[in-house]
Amino acid sequence: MTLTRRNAHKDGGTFKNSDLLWYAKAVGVMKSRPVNDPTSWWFYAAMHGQKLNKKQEGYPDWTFIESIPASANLGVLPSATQMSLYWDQCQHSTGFFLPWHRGYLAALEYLLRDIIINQLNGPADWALPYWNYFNKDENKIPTAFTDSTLPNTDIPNPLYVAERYGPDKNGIDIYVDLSLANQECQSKSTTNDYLGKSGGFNHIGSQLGSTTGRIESNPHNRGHIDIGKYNEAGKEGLMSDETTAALDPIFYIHHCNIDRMWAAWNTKNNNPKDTNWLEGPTADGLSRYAMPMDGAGTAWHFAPKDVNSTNINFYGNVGHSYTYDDLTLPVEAPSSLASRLINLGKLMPEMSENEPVVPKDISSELVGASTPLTLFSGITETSVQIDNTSWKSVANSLRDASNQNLPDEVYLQLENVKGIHNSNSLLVSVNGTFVDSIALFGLRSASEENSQHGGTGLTFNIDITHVIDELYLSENLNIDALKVKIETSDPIIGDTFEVGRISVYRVAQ
Ligand SMILES: [Cu+2]
Repeated sequence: MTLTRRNAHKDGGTFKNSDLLWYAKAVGVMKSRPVNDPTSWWFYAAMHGQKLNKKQEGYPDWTFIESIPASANLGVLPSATQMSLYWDQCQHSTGFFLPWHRGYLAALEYLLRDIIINQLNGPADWALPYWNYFNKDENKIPTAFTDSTLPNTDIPNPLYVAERYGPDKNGIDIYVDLSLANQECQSKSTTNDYLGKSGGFNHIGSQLGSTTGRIESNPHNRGHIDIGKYNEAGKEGLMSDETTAALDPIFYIHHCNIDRMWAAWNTKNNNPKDTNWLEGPTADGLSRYAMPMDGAGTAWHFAPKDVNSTNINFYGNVGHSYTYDDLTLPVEAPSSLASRLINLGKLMPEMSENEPVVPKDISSELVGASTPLTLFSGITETSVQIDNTSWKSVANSLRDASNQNLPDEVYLQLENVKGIHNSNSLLVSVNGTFVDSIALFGLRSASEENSQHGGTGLTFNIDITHVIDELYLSENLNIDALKVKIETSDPIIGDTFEVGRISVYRVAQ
């Protein structure tokens, strides 16, 4: 049977939507189990990331989280073997972000269905709902997640968690801020750009290890930090940190939307075909990802190639197939640069709808870089000195741009951003033009010395080609430096952010 994942805002996003009611009941069952049970809510959340056997002073150590009940029995951990096989697996800032989370959702859905159908006598077609914040009037969290009790009972609502404060930081208005969140990733990206790249060289050729794909930075990261904003006391919501995020039931509904967007993107675009992506960690000699499928902890092992589509074979003849009730792609206006080339008659209009075909040999060149930078609350301004010779090549490429001769792309790179607050954003402008907002989900973990990222922080790439093209058009390209302004969306409480450097790259095509 192919399951259909439906919109969580159906029936107003209330408990009249039976998908949400059954989700709540099944989450309640999982929450009643102790952390050392592989089918408990706590064990599943720890598979994403945890601060339980990895101690932390105060919050976000799980023993300081009020919404975890005593019955979770946090004092009795699973076996060391199970923890090392299953816990702390989440993949962020790499090309494995989408496939890992697809497997994670599918395994959870399988488990929830087992509870709903076999234990609670619920509907056989139940599937995880998704929250599409881009639908008109649906950027607010469905109220089934904020009600304090299940309908017509005094049973506490398993979908509600206290540590969820939202953009207004009041715990009531929880929404994805559409002035910053967007679905531009759906129509603009080439493969590596969309999914992110793992190890080696990123798409602009600099050696960074891994990079974050567009769908991961926006809307994924943005959704996390909007829902996980800190409260008046400066305490972050569960959703803004990867070691607490999956404790919040909205996590899976948010991720279901990200997975839906990937499936929609796949109606027009193919996934990577190279072995490094398909084989995932096994390409580096590491073991495959693992999900527990029952209380005994039976493992489903998988690599990205096993979740390349929404027809998943767990093992033997146990499979899991699903689709979505909405796989439409947004219609996007052509970029300013594409419009200019169309007006000049140099770019065929149909090319603007899809990404121009990227030639095989993309070479990138560092054009300039700043010194290290400390960011305080509010605005920080700096300039990036640029090298004259490489800059001339950029100007020439814009002058000679045509359908056959694509102009250089220019990227601003914020390298090795570090700090301890996740629920903040950096609003970046270049020479007075706003270019991007960066949500800092995962910053704290990535900045920790002994983290997956080795304490190197996070690195972000921003395409600023259109800004450079504007300068060229207004004959203002003859400059020695670019002015970069970075504004924090929220105050940084009692701390600063560090930026290794800001660099500018040109990518010749
Ligand atoms: Cu996430």
